[in-house]
Amino acid sequence: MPYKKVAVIGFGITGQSVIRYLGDSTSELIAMDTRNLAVNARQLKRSFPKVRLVTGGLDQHTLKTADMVVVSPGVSIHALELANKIGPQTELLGDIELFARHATAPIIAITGSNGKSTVVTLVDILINAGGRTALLGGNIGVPALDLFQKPTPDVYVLELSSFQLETTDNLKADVAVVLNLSEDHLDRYPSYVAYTDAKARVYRHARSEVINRDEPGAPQIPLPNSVSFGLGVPRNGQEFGLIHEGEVDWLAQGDTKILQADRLALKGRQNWLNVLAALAVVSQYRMNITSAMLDAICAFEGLAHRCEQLANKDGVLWINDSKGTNVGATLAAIAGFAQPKVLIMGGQAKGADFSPLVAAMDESVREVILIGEDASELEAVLKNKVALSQAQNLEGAVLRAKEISSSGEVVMLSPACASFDMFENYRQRGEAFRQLVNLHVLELCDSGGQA
Ligand code: UMA
Ligand code: ADP
Repeated sequence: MPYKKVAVIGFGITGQSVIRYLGDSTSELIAMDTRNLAVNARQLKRSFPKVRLVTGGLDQHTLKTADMVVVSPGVSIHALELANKIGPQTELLGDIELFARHATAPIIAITGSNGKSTVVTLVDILINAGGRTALLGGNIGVPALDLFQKPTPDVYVLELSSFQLETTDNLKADVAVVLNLSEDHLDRYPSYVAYTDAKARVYRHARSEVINRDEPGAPQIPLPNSVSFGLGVPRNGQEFGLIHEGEVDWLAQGDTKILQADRLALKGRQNWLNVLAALAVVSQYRMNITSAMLDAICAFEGLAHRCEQLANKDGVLWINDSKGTNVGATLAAIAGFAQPKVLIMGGQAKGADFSPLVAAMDESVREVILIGEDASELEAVLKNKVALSQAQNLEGAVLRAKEISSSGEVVMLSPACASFDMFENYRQRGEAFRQLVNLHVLELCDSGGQA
């Protein structure tokens, strides 16, 4: 810094954060959007009157002559062939690269296919309860560069997507984690390997790393300074895992028992894994785990729409896992509950391979109720493996689940699909489910709006 000419591609929250950050130190800022999103453009014009806007395409001359082109995560460099379009002196990068270059506090960087938002939140809770300051941002919804508007914390905790890591070269994470890997975003990557390679970039230049030892295929760059987490018994002090003692499961490091699993308000065994990952991260960040930190983590009930308990009525647990938008997340949600289950699944398939779900259709799954645009794709895979039924919509699915479930069972919405066929996003789908459960299960007269 300062820069003469910078182009920002994408008018979303990332693009706006880049403009806010570079605005004062850059002579000429040009924002481009290959789509015609009038709302975003109007908002940008109002907030940043000096920025030149290009909509509906890219300005080739600007790409050739800019010092720097900052690309939003939703924009694919490959699809737009940006490397061929920029000038020889032009840098092509993303917001996390800019953040990494200018951050003056250590960075904890967490990626993975599922569980990222939960784990970054757990890490944030642990660090703040332990008396240090953490600021949370990235893919969770707060653009990283906006964190620079607040006083510098002791540590930044970033949730990073594969999209963000693709355009990041110089992140020297104090602690780096790939939580797990399963198929996602294959509409953006030429292969699964290309997707996992993007995730693995988080480990490059890291001071220390945390590894999921239950996923031996997960990428890792062996560092002397690494610890692992998993649901098995820890074999040494570098391993976080579970110790079973009688009827009790303990979260442990080596043979040191840290916390009784049933103290956690979080539901599901996948969340035990998430807590173990968070404890491993904090230990790599060189914090001793205190009872205040453990109390804080036990009180955390989880983020909405991630195996969130909506009701416990007549012995039936109603679980909202609307964020289960891919097969890996739904598999974890199914495995997370030992009780007999009625599942509500379906939506938009995103070209996913549903066959891994077959192995999860054991005797604990009583019935799968299918909804949504790609219900037939799920039906084709699950037919003869489990009892199936179809519902016209989410309300029909809730009524069917109520009819067939009985005490000691779990009813779970974990669609393994995107929501865009029936809802604006997974949040709206989860809220609709909540309202339907309020109405039909808890029989609250005012269910809080339209389901
Ligand atoms: N755009 C183009 N051309 C394209 C694609 C998009 O011009 O080819 C424009 C759109 O018209 C729009 C803008 O880019 O104006 C949107 O940019 P964006 O898609 O990068 O979205 P942001 O609003 O900047 O939000 C991004 C992340 N979005 C994506 O990765 C798709 C947010 O993650 C993230 O919270 C935010 O930055 C802050 O870091 C969302 C997400 O869905 C939640 N992430 C994926 C996931 O979790 O699975 C990876
Ligand atoms: P992300 O930010 O990676 O999307 P979230 O914490 O928002 O992760 O959870 C997304 C989905 O993944 C939810 O359906 C949740 O139940 C599921 N999930 C949570 N933790 C794990 C895990 N450790 N492994 C697999 N799936 C998980």
